[in-house]
Amino acid sequence: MTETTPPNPRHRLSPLTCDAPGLRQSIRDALVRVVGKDPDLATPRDWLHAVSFAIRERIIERRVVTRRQFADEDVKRVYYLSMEYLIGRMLEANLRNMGILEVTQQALQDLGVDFREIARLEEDAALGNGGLGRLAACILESMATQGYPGYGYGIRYEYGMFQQHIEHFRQVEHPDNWLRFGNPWEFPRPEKTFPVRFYGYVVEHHQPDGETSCNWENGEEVLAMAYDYPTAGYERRNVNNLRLWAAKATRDFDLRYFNEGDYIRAVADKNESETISMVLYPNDATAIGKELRLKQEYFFVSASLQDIIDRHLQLEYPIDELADKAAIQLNDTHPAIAVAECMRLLLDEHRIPWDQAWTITRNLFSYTNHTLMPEALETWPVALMERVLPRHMGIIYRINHEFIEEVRHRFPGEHEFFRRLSIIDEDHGRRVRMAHLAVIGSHRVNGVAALHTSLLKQTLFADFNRVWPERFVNVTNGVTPRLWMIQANPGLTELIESRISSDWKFDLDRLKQFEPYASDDATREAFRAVKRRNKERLAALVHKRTGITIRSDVMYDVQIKRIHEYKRQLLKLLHVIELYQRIRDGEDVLPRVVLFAGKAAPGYQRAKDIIAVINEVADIVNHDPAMGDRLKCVFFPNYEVSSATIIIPAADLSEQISTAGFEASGTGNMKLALNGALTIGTLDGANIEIRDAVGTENIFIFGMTADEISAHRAQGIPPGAHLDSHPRLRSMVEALRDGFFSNGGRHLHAEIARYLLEEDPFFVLADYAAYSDACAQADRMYQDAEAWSEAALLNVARMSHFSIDRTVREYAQNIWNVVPEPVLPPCPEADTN
Ligand code: 9GP
Repeated sequence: MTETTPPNPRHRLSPLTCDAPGLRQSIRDALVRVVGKDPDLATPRDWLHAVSFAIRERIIERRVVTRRQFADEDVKRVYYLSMEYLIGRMLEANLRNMGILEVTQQALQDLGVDFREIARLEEDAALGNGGLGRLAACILESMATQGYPGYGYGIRYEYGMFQQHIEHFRQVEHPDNWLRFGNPWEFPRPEKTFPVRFYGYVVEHHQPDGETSCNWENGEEVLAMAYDYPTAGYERRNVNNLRLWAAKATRDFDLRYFNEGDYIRAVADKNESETISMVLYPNDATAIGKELRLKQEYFFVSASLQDIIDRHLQLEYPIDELADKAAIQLNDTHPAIAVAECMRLLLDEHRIPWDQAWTITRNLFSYTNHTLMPEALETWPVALMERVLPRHMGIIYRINHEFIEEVRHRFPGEHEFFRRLSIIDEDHGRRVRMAHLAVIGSHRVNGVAALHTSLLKQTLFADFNRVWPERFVNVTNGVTPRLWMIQANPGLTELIESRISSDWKFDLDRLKQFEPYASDDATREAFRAVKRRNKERLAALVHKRTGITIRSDVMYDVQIKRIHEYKRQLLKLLHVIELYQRIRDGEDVLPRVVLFAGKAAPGYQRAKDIIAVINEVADIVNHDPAMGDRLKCVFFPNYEVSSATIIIPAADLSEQISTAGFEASGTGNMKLALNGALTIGTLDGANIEIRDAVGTENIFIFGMTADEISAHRAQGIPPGAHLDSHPRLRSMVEALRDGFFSNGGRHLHAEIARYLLEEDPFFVLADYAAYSDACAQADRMYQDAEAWSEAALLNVARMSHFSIDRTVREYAQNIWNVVPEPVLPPCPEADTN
């Protein structure tokens, strides 16, 4: 059935039952009929697959209902284009959102299967690097929960984010072959394929009316094949769709070679075509600049746009109403080529005149920027673009020409201004600035936290802000409370539920009702008990993964995020060294566990060195009897969504210590505060809004502001000068330099010390004294358990602003102009008949 077909009464669905006997039957049936196993011989993984197949039947049922309703209601749809989706495990999230977690656990128990044991076997779907990919997953879940007609589009990478192993203290990358056991959650759609062309040349035809039409010919074609992942909204509401594209060769064999007996050569081209969707680039906040990356971007963008236009036409809407019926969000600069591709499809395939096509395109697109770091903003050499996407290069030239003409008219004579605005950078060997294409081709551009948006307007896009100030808006990020509270922290969820009504799960604003309980002794005590259990759960996992034993009655101080100089893991590491030295000097220090987790891009040597140094320092600290269990330092390997759900609920102190002006928003900061960790952080990204929400007395803010950082940079003070006023800091850096903590990596430690003293562009030493003071302040508060619990509970109760549901509503109202179309939850009788 296609998207347009009106529901036929003969095709009415009879909903599958969701009670324990019905589920038991479905699971057993799936085990035998789909997995193909005798229950007597089934392994835990067989059961995992069986239960997943049984649940997916129920999800797809809701998807059909949702799709039919959207078709009936003539809705405007939102399309979210993202190179990354960091989804994590799907079984538990799907069960919870379908409202059948407990009953399924019961059904499994009746079958003699332990839910927890099998759930642990599921691979994380790690099709993303970090915050940006996780945000995309949260947005999809929220669109489904709130009933927005939202569709995600991305790439079905055969290999996701690499698996991080720590060997001899160092990060070693292993491939993430996440599909090797098959994936019950996906629906392959071999009938949904679109051709995507690369290379070739453009043939111009001069029409009698004076217009020129273009044909892009020859080159190579690859097929994009759809795989659908239904995304369930909370409490069995809407089920939306995430469509991921896999590359398939247009033909399996090159018969020329096959007939000559060269079998291997005959399939070589096939393999090459299919490498496009083979692997996720593991880079976070840096552009890669590889031809394959450009091909990946164009591949998924082209397939998605063809699909979007196809759906629009099948619904029998006129093509010129595309922007009335659809909104497309570009998640960061990666899919920016969509602007040129949309123009190509409208001009060449649908024969729409340029001006009209351009109006449609601009009204259709909006663009989220996620970073100010120049190295993350993609620019492609013109020569490469001309070779790989010759038609698009022509379109980009014309977009640029018309844009520059427009500004020339408005700002006559400002030649330098035009050069800066141009899509083509003439100064660095002629490159296409993709962020400029995205801004020019969108009706709205947003940053992801108030500070970030304001810096975007003042720095990166200052010139564009002068041209179109109304185009720039802020939408502060958020996180889904369904995963990051209800699933991750059942203890705290239960505690909240015992105090206030449960509607906060849909409307986090209601969590404010929990605020008075922050001063209630019994609630504080219950909160401490929950934290303690969460710490025990984490301690068990730490032991399993690293062999390190940690106490569960001490402060858990965590820095969990990608490893990057600007995020300043070295600042935290220096604090570990300070504590170590103080304990050795006989001082009384608050006992704590410091936990780091995060991956380094495989080609980012400094980040990898930082991991090695953390591990070596940790090794000395953890084996020094003088520490007497007062300080443990853990590097938790292979940080991913599923481990985040165990670490975050156990944390007391959340390290958000990036150099001010560099972290666009952060979302880990939100997850941790929502789980009752107090933030120690700079005035960077969303930390500022978190401070405003939780109150300055419930957060530890330190360090230079973004403006002070700029001023400090301008002064050019050598980093090492900050040791002069801080003898302790001097002895810490010298210990590092002299290899006190090294275990075979002496020269590495010396190099890190040299970097801190001479080079560090992120001001670790300049901010250290303020940071150390803020840590001491946190320690003092922690010693007063009542004061700490009160502050932690106030953090929880005041995090409503950071719900992803609020974020999505702001996009819907201020950018997409779409309204929710909630599908009602099925009536309870449907479960029993
Ligand atoms: O670095 C930002 C991070 O601060 C933000 O929270 C996240 C989601 O908006 O996006 C990250 N940006 C990137 O990963 C690359 O642009």
